[in-house]
Amino acid sequence: MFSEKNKKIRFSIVFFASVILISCTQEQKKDYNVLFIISDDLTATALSSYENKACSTPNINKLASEGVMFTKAYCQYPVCGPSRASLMSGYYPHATTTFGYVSGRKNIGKERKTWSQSFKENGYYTARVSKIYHMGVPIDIETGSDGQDDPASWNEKYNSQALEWQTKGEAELVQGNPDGTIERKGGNVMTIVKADGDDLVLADGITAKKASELIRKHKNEKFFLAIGMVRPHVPFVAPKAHFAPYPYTDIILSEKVENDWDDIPKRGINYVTSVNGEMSIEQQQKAVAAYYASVSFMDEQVGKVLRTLEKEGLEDNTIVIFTSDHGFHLGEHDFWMKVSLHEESVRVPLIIKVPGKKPAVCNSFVELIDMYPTVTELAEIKHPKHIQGKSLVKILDDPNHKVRDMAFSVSQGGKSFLLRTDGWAYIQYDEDAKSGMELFDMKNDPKQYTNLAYDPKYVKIIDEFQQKLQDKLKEVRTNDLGIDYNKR
Ligand SMILES: [Ca+2]
Repeated sequence: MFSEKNKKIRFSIVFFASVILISCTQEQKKDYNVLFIISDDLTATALSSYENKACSTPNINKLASEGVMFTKAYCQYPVCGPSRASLMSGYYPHATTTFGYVSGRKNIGKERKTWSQSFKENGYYTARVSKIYHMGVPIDIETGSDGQDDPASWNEKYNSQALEWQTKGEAELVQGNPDGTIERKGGNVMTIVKADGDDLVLADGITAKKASELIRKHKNEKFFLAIGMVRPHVPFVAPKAHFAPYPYTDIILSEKVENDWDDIPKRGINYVTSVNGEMSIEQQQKAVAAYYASVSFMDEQVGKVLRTLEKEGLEDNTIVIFTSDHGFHLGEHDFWMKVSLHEESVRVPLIIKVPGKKPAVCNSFVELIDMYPTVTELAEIKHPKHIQGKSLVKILDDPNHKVRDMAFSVSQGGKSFLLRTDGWAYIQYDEDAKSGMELFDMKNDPKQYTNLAYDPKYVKIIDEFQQKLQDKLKEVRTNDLGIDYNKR
């Protein structure tokens, strides 16, 4: 029999053990904030934390050195609208047939919760600053419009209105301007502006200021802040000082291979090229230099936001994500801009920094739709079970872990497809491949100069990819709302 004293001791031990257990369990519930920063049209090839040593991006590099940097992250559609609808909803474009310049809510439906909406409905303050869903750049920035926003995603939203291509300063149009007589032009063209004035005359400067204000204002509550930088999307506008480190005469253009286009199907020739843009070599160099200046300016604005987070003591409980909606061609194959399913246009930078997790470089395939289930899992928030992204939480603990053996992206209204595996990039135009195919050996030909799709040696590989594509399409079209897109 235990004495009364022993009983008391035993009771005390059990009591204190329970208190410790309960407080540990409480500690395990993660009240993370989320700071999601998305750049517009930023190719991984322009960042010095990735493979570019010419363009200086110290703030993004610092974040990359503190978080997990993904070297094989791919967007689901290399155009703003559908890419953003896909990443915010967690569905592939074919699951909701969202291929255009829409927020996606029209197709996504009210029943599905977007990424930020899941946080909002779990007691988080959610806000966006500038472009998260589709906004026409520059027009929606010029007018200060919401673009194709999704109001259900936010408690509050802020637009960053700026003059864009009409910003005061020295300007030059380097596309469709062979004789150089046009100084500047609006719309989706490569106008360069070496801007006069400070950062606040430009959209991303305004965005960084507002983002910092919101961090300070909401630091005592759980927040999900989505910050949209619009650079380096055209027009290439940045303060004059950002151009100084990149004299255009120093720019080494991507190698020009003779007859490069001969083995590319017509549909694979991008919509903007040095040829249809009538760009001289000098104009091409100027475009790359101005892109770097825009990236460097955007990087500096990202730095301002990250420093505010640090200053406010929120680094230890805030998940930071940095990415882009898709990549950008900087003259590879004489292609410019996006839409193309070639590597530079589809691959994106992606950095995820989670407090307490070790920095790492991860070479596994990941997709932008994976952010939604990853971040909700980290914050212990339920996400809808049908979303098509995969959680990367295991990868964040073990960068050698794999959740995907390939990346899948589509373009041209969902009628062209990319399957990107470790060894290969397979591109197919139309579901029956009638408009052509491209197959690149990514180990030996990473710049995609030699299309092997019609070489008899690779028939078996093509067959395998075509089967994989059919399987993948069937999988992603399976719609949880009872609409069978496979039958349309
Ligand atoms: Ca974009």
